[in-house]
Amino acid sequence: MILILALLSACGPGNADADDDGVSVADGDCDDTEAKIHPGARDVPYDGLDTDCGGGSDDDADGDGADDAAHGGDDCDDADPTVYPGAGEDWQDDVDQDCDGGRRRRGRGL
Ligand SMILES: [Ca+2]
Ligand SMILES: [Ca+2]
Ligand SMILES: [Ca+2]
Ligand SMILES: [Ca+2]
Repeated sequence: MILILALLSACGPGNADADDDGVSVADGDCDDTEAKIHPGARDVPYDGLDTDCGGGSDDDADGDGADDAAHGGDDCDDADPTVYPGAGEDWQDDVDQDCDGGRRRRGRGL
């Protein structure tokens, strides 16, 4: 009897894996109707789908907290996590870290 109850509870809501991707909602599947969506899946940025259930913005490929400029955000280089608005500008290199258009310290021009 105890075994039967244990089996029943194991199949209860939350433990089901409706899309058969091997991850139940209880284990973190954020979309149990879509087999390609589960923790550990490869997330393709900018497609509007949080494929890896990692949360965060789908338009922030480098994970620096700023959305890609080409997708409505203000990150001028969404492949480089050291480049985003408000980042510290390294005025000795040739990279516009803070996305202000200049490559050197703010106020000093190009
Ligand atoms: Ca799923
Ligand atoms: Ca995605
Ligand atoms: Ca970004
Ligand atoms: Ca960036």
